[in-house]
Amino acid sequence: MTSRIDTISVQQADSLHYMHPFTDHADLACRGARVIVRGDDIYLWDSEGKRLLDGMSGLWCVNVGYGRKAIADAVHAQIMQLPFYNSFFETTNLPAVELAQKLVSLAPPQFKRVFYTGSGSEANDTIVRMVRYYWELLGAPERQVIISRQNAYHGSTMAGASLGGMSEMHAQGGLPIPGIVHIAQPNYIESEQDVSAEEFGINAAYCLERKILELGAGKVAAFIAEPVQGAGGVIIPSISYWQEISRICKKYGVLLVTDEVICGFGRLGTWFGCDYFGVEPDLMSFAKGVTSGYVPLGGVLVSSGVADVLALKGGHFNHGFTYSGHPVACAAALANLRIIEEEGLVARVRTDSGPYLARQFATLGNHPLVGYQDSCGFMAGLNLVKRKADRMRDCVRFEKEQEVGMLCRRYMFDNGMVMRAVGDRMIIAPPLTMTHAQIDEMIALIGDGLDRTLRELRHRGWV
Ligand code: PXG
Repeated sequence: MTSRIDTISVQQADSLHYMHPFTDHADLACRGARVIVRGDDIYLWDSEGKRLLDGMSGLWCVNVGYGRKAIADAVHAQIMQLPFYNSFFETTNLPAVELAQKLVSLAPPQFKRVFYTGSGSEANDTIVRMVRYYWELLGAPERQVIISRQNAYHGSTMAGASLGGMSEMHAQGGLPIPGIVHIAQPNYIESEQDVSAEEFGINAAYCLERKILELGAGKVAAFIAEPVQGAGGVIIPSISYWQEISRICKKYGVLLVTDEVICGFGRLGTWFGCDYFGVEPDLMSFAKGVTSGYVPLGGVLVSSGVADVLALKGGHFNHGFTYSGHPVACAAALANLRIIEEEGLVARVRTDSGPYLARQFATLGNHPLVGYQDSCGFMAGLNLVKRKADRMRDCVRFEKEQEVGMLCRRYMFDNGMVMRAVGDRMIIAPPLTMTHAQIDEMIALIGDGLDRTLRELRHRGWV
């Protein structure tokens, strides 16, 4: 079926007309894009018929894997019943209501309401407007500043990219927008501090307290963070970090926002990342795993503390999207959540497949190129180094310009394994459905990809 596709003409048309996200088009035109034509379970196929094991769940989203007929059927039925209606003018629709009820039942008990968006970026934009409006309603309009973190990823809209801490994104388009500031990320393995991970976590959380005191607590609206940083390179903080962050937010009356776009819906073996770290946020943004990416959907879960102020004092909240509460997207989400529940995927990641993945992934630490590896639920990362040492900070790194991570990513692809490179850290976030045998298969593919990378590096004389 796939062999009939003329890859070169698709690549040419792609290169002429399709502007890809986050892409150097001159570079892509030389290489030609890989054309993905089919997905099933944890595998993808390209237009040349090559099979790839998708270690990234699409882009951190296909939690239930590809080819789920139940989601396709739910989407088909909803399109035939009611493909679209808006939620603006005193109207609602059945899937949006049912999904709101479902999300509230899965979220921690403080969450009572849902605001729908089309993406994670829009969810975080919504949060910026919502928390500032909340403080206005409470008579504290000067509480405007939102504190985020360097190297965070919160999306690519003006507010999303501003909340994010990616300097290359800020460099284009005049970002960040006013009223958003960034503190250091809790990146233990890159730190010079000679302390335990727990102690480091507590020290890292103090950055938040220092920033609040510097700005004045009366100026700070909220703190936003991903429970585990995803796009930044799977940066896994200690429990102590989050416990301390939560204590500091409570002490200064600063709203705590967790961005659950990646960590939500089972990725860490809990329904939400905040459950894993035992903290109680006031707001949570979500997207991706809510529909397993089959149809775009995002949103904000709002605690009763915030929702009640908006509902009772708010009047009109002048914010919303055409596709807020899109019935087809909500139907897809309901079918997806049913699969996650019926197959017990969250508990499986927590008690069985997550610990198994951690054990198997740890064996990659023996590879001569791997200076450090760690994992949390179904997210994992390993650092490529020139010369190993006991601690990551003592390893000899490659030069940034050598782009060894990108090289390794290409070898992984060629070897049938989809993995992301963030600098020289190689990361995975595979579908939550993986069996032990599939985890073994993935680890073998990664090991082989690392061997091929090492051979090339030796050939180039870089190791
Ligand atoms: N928050 C987090 C934590 C994300 O990971 C968004 C918000 C934005 O969601 P939308 O749906 O607007 O894209 C994301 C998105 C990468 C990569 O390179 C990660 C994302 C998007 C694009 C690339 O890992 N995450």
